Amino acid sequence: MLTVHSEDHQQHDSKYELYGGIMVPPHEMPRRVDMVLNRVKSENLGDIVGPDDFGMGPIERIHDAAFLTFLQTVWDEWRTIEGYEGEVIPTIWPSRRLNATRMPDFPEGKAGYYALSAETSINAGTWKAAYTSAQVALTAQKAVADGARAAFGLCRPPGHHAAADMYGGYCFLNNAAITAQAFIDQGASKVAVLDPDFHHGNGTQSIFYERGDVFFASVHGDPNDAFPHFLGWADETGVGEGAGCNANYPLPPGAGFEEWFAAFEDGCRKITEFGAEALVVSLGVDTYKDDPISFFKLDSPDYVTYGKRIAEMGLPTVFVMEGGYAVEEIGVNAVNVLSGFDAAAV
Ligand code: Q9C
Ligand code: ZN
Repeated sequence: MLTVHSEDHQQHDSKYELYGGIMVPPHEMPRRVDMVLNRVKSENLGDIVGPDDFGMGPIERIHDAAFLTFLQTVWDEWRTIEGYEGEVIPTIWPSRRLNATRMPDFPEGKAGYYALSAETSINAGTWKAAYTSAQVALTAQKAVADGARAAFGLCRPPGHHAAADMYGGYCFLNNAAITAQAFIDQGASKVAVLDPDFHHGNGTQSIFYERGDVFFASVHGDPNDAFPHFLGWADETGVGEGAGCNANYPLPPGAGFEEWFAAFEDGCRKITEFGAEALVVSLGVDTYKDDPISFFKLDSPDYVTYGKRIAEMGLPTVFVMEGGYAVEEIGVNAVNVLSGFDAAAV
């Protein structure tokens, strides 16, 4: 399988994440990609290429124009404020009983307006890294659109928590949604996004929730117990033209592979019934038993098993990297999915 990769991800290298009431080094760190890339090489997964540049067009198909301007400008505005010495981290949001319809002028107000959570710091290189991450995904999409059975976009930063006009959960641009939309814009009438990342893909769900052309299926930690807490319930099945095109499988703390795979299997079956012509996989491996911020119990061989199941759907498939914070094992687990896929793909 082809891998698309760029070193630009290293430009998003925040110092801090607000976690458990203190500032810690971010779980979402550059070394994650180094570990996956090393494993792609040592397993001879296939060729590795750099991204093409498709420009802003495909990104603007998914994201709000003012939100994109915000991502490109907020760092320069923030750093000129007297007393604001650190990274962009909001401390107020337009939550219930405030007016969520107006974006204020002050950079911290803008950040609160667009952020869904407070752990995700923005600094000097964040936009460049996020932009390139989307281009990595689009390059993988192009390879598949041109006839490859599958391709792997080694995206960083990840994307599935980013909505049309929200960032957070370590995500800025929704690489999976941008990829799915590219298939639609090139003529596909039905596309599916399958999201096995430990966390619910709230951004992807919200982007496609009222659409009948993109099916979204996600297996994740129950919102009662897991980030993002405010979306991902089983009764969210889509509205309007999107009715029936959203499938959530929230699972409890401690869920192991058997329980996880039964939910995953149901999601795969629904995607096949839907009649998708192409598949985008939000490949997070934070379902691993030793992941420091998650609570499922998958072991490394399980990733091979579910990679094979993805191949059995028989669809042109783009994998985009999402989460996974057990950094020592992230390469083994991610590449296990891809080589399981390759072993079963026809
Ligand atoms: N106590 C992705 O995997 N913080 N994002 C969780 C847990 C945010 C994860 C706090 C986790 C975001 C792409
Ligand atoms: Zn995750």
